[in-house]
Amino acid sequence: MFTSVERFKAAFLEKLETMYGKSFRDSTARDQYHTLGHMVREHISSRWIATNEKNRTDNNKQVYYLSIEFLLGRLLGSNLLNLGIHEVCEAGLRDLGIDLQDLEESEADAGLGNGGLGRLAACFLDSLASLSLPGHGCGIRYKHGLFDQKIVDGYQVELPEQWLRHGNVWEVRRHDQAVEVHFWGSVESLRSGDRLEFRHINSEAIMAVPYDIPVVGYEAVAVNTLRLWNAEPLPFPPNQKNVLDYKRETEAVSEFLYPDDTHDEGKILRLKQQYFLVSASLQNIVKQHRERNGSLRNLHEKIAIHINDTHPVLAIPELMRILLDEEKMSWEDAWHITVQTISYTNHTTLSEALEKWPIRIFQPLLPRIYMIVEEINERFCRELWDRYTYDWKRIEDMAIIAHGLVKMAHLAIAGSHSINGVAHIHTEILKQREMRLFYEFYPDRFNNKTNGITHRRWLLKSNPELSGLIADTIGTGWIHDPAKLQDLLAYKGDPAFQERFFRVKQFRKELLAKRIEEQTGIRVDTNSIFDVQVKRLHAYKRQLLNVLHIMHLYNRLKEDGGYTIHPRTFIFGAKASPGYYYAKKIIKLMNELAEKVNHDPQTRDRLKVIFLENYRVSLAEEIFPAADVSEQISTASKEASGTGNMKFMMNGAVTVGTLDGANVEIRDEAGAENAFIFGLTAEEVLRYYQNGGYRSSDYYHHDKRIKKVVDQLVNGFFPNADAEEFETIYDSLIIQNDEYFVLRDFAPYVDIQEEVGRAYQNRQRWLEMSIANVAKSGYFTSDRTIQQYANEIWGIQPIQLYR
Ligand code: 26V
Repeated sequence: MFTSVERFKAAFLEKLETMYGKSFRDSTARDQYHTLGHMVREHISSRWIATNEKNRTDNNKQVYYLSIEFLLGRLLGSNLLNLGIHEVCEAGLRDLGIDLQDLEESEADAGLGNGGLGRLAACFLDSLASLSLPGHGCGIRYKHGLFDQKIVDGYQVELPEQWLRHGNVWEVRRHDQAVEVHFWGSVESLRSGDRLEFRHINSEAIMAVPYDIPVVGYEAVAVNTLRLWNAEPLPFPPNQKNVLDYKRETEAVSEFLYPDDTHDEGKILRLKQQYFLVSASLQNIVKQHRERNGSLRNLHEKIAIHINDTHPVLAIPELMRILLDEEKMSWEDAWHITVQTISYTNHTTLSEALEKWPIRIFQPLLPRIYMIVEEINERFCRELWDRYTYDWKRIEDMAIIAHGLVKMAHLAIAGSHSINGVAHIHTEILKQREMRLFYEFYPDRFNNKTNGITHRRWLLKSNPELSGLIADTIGTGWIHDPAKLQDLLAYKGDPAFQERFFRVKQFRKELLAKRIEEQTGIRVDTNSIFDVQVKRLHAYKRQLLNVLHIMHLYNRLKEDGGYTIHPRTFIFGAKASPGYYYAKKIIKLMNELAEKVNHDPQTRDRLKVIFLENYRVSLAEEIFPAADVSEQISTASKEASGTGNMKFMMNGAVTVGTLDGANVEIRDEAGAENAFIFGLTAEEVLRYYQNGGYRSSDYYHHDKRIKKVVDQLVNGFFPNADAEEFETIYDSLIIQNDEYFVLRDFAPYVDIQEEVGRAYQNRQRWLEMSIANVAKSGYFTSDRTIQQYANEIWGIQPIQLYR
């Protein structure tokens, strides 16, 4: 049906009529989107079946990527691209008077994640499939993804997201593969010969029903699976349970991504979600393995289970439970198989983000799992004792259970054969600091896997103009092997190429300018520098440093009539976690600054501030191609990797950044002359934390520029904000001694930004920098990352499947 434009048109019209019982004339864009979506899914299905069949018969090793987040964004466009049917659909629809892009835009983003960690999982699925590697995702089918953000009076307002409202064409419900997940109750022990056996009794069971989404690789024959679990009540509620309560409590498990966990009730729900994901996935994986192999003795030879951060770490005790209680294995055998099967990625060193569960919550909810964790802890501590006898402090610091808490990262390390960080510097910090004791104990388990992004979505699909230019210049080899983007280096000084490259960027800036005007009513100058910071809002990412710098620029323009700068448009996009008060204040500050700066006749030609609401994957795809400057200004040592930094680079934006996370490798790849690096290094920051010696008030008192902008937070400078509005921010900088070194890095940041402005005015030099960034971005493809995971951690091979 996709073999020619004519065949496509006929099939499309017929499908639309049979699906909706109406004629093409009466159909809406949404009807048309669903029609095309169904056609594509049908097209995929034979390969999907063939892949599953082949996996079954070959019985090769498979990897399962367990993640509480998958930030897929929209799927139509990338599926069309990966299947190689984009052109035929576009042409056929054009004949029918339909713009394919409009249909693509009627698809809701699958926003089942907060940020980098979830998007990384989505990029990894794309790479696994594109490399024909047998790897599948396991997640939760949240009814509501990350909230929709509206800005009202400058404040963030959160609305429940509704991606499933109009159905989801990509998913297939597989009721036949539903499993039960058990909570609460108690554990009964029975003697059986010389073996003590355990039974989880009086539990409350709910049903996990899988919804499968096909994952299509680029020009690949194989189709992998993303399995999302939906929580549903069993037909008969457990004993004595009110039917309606039971239904409500059950459905809550897959209702929201990250429910508010500031209270115990939210905490319980969160832990329930984690066990729900893990238990359903493992039961399913184990069942399939049994069918193929008859026993679980060789599980670790056929299955790799990867846990994305600690959220799915209960996979370790859950697998132990299955091997001990169901398979009746000895502890030693079960433990060996478990450790050899599981691997773990750490995504943050921030202590407030490392999960620790109070026993009082954990034990009653998951009594058998808790028992197993206790036993793991006891045996682990005994091993520590053998090695570090009488070193009580060390053992206490490394224990899995201590002070009434279960430390999930410690469990992950003890129960995995591989532990990796996500950028070189992050892995070093884990080894030398945060996880030093564990690294000393298990030196061979630790390794680095620098993150990557799928160049198919983030260049080929989202920036067809640049992709086209690259293909015209060096051919299309880079699509399969992005390292070949390097061939562009030969053209970086070529004026004709530079000119075309410049025009592509201008074109994308104009598109973004249109979107900005639509959303904010503000017209921006596309000859200005598009200076962009888009990412979750967090103090360590230092959106505040960017804001203070803009305030400073504004002050200078006001004070000094002779001060000239290249016009700049500062663009922000960020969601603040609903309970994160400080982050929400920063959003208000950004919006007040925009209000102030954009309307001042003295500055508005040279300075614009734009806050784009509801930052999400589909909006990101419009932003990266239009950026000139990429803001990666986290306090050094805090950003594990960053992946937005890579998306900017691949689209030719030049990085202004600290030596943090993957910025370090971006600078190494692009060359120091093609990035603007400033500020404290990670070592300096960590030394300050260790030895003290930083006084933010010194910077406040000794730098007039700093004093001025900090005072402006509280002195009525913002006409629409009360005097107290930004007090918290002021206090964080002055009273609480500026934990993230904003004031310390202010002057170096101002200096480097001045350099950026000057550099931009030398168009040729700027284009060379920009082109060099694209040319050296190939390293950051997630294909490279996934190949490393496949070779060095999972031990999986491509599927041999032919058309
Ligand atoms: C989450 C939270 C939740 C609210 C309280 C503070 C806080 C701090 C950090 C986090 C991050 C959790 C893990 C995470 O998303 N890490 C991100 O993973 C990306 C993919 O590896 C990586 O590029 C980012 O640098 C890292 O922040």
